[in-house]
Amino acid sequence: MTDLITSLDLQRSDAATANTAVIPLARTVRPAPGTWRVMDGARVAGPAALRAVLHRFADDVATDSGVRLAVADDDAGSAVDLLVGLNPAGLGDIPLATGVRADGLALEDADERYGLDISPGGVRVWGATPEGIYRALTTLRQFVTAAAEGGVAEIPCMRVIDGPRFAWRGLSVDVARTFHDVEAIRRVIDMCSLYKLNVLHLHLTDDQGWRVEVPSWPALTEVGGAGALGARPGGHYTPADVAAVVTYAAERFITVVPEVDLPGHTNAVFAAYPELASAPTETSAQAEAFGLPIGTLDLDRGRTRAFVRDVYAAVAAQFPTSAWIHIGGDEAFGMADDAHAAFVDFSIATVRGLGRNAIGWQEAARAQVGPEEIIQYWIEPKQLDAMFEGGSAEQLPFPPEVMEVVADNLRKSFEDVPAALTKGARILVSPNSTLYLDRPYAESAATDEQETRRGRVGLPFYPPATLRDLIEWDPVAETPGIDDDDRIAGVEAAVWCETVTDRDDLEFLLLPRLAGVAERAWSAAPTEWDDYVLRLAETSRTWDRRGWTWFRPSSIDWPSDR
Ligand code: TNX
Repeated sequence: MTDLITSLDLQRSDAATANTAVIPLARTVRPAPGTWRVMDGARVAGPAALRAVLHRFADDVATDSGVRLAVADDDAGSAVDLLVGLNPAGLGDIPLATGVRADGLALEDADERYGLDISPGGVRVWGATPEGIYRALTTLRQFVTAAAEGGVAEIPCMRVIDGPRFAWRGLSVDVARTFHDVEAIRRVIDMCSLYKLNVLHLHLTDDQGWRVEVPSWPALTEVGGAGALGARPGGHYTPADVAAVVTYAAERFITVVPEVDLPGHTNAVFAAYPELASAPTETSAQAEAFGLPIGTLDLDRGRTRAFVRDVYAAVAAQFPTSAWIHIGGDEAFGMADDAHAAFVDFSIATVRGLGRNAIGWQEAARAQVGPEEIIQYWIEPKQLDAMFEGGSAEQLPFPPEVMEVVADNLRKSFEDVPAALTKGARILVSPNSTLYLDRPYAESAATDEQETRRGRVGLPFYPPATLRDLIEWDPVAETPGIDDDDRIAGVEAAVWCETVTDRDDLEFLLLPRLAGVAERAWSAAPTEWDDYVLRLAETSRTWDRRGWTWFRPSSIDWPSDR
């Protein structure tokens, strides 16, 4: 027993040292003697099927580290420094990911596991699929970036065998409250790719804006997309914009999952097509005055059913790589339970009719969901207890009538995840207190500019959270009703943009937290904070190289401060 503990401890500390430059933490790392020296002109080779992946790798390494690799246009040739091949050898020693793939592939057909052998004479990279190879090269890119100086990097030798814990590792971005253009989204995709996240969920519609074209309902974007929250500029993605984003993501093995949030959060729809709106009530008028638009679509009103069908058909056509369409379903404040359930049932049937599967926010579990659906968990019972018992609900800026409809939804939310599990649906884990990135940072920063932004960005009624809170959280252990990885589809963070006014604010909320999200979604072993913080400091070199805006707690020893 004692021997066993000692050897486990040893393995862990070896792994921690060798892993210094990688986030998410790799599954197994065996240090080996010596170092590998890589510099400008180092030759990279692999089969034709991997050539595009190799060129992307070389481009990314050049951007992040300044080291310029040369991709050979034949299989091997002589003097190759980095040889890449499709081969599953030795990967069976670690389990395949569990959960659900956003692109609909079976887990066995989308193997992200990889091997990486770094020795003084060169590097060998292998995996069963181009995606696995891409993940391997992402690890290697981080090693090169951490070690590079003046076009040369010297990396400790080791053998890495790695693979993800969960198959769905995502980030949801609210492009409705603030419109983020294609370039901003490309930058977010680059961040996801750096940390091996493989899903970008776009929250395309909300009260304040509609961001995707539906040809038969042109006013959705012309009117509903013209503005954003407050006086922020509006905008929307044309089909060509969407195609550019979907392709850019696919080239990085990321699936873009579209969300059209119905039947609540639909004020942009009502602005465009007032005939779809129900008559305003006293509560909805009051709520509106407090900046919380409430009002829901009514399935039995006029052309609502045609609207739902047309919208999801248009979205499905523009997002061909996603097997899933997110139907929203959250916060249908003031709507009768049966009407909400009927609406969600109709949305699910519509999406299925398009050959896709439906995913919905947890309130959607109140409808007829089953094993074909995913329910996205976001409202935490523990947080609600604290809110109702601690009286912090009263601190929300709403009058009592409005608070009542909000509280009603929150109270029912206790039953959502148990109901979803009973019905056989899978859970996508996005608990508000850890995975909502629009939460103020708790650490302080060294500069006034950072402190000012920290005070402004993140919803003021959320208690601030530390980076450590996130990294010490576990998606299974801390999700009520779940005691096994198999019940969950994966892990997804969300960034909501009420307090995000521009791209810098967005990036400020994403970095450094996104790295921690990725570690919790990929790495099976718990993370030691002291080890993590070293790796986090290393990875900030890439943020600086790429010109990303990031929050820098003064408690961390960042390389750029040295
Ligand atoms: C709840 S999460 C919402 C969003 C807000 C967010 C703020 C969800 C399904 N609904 O409309 O933007 O909280 O964190």
